[in-house]
Amino acid sequence: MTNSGKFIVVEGLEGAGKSTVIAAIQRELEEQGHKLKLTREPGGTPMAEAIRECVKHNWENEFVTEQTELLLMYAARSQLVENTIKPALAEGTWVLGDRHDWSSLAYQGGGRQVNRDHLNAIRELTLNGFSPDLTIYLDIDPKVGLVRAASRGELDRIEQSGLAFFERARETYLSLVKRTDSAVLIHAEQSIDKVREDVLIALRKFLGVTQ
Ligand code: Z5A
Repeated sequence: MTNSGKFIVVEGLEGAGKSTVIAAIQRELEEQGHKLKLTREPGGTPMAEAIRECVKHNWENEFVTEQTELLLMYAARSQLVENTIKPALAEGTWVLGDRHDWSSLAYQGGGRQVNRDHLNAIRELTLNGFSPDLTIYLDIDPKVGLVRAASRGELDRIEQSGLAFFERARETYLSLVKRTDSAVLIHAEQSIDKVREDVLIALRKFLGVTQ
């Protein structure tokens, strides 16, 4: 594929600043002349957005099993990858994702401690090796991130999972970034301006653009 787009993903715990950073990356890529598609996970297609509502909802007296949560995340991801991401990349459009597969590894694998073999089997079934060209991981202490997220209002079902859950998720992210050449870690507890600046330095390096 000579004319294919690139898939860039921003990952991190709640309140890490993903939305803020995504706006800066979008500006930079469009200035460089790339046609761009934004996605978010879970979500991004009509069916995947319905799954998003369902998986984030507080189901009052019904306990959502970790298996259900995991399967819904990958059902939404399969819809998005096959209907939106792959076709966009194939026609030369770049895709900028707010979360992708690492979120499931961190939250369902690390946070919920889902059996790793089961997780990998579902990944194989839905993604079959498909992965981002660049992952920008915004690292933040969950205590700081959750305060930022809470300042926006009521926490959803997953956000109510407790500090230990988010600490395990962060550990998983850290171990993933350490062993992935196509990923960079950005310290997200810095000022918004410094986070944005560090992200753009990493992005320009990826693009091969001189600063
Ligand atoms: N989830 C999962 O479990 N498994 C999966 O496979 C996938 C997802 C794909 C998606 O919810 C939920 O699904 C998420 C993971 C789970 N749940 N949890 N818990 P979402 O998309 O609604 O939530 P989010 O991705 O975590 O978004 P967020 O909370 O909005 O985080 P953010 O985009 O990183 O934060 P932000 O909106 O850019 O910033 C939050 C606030 O902090 C805002 O007021 C900013 O102005 C402020 N901020 C940002 N950066 C800074 C700095 N540097 N300093 C000070 N203040 C800052």
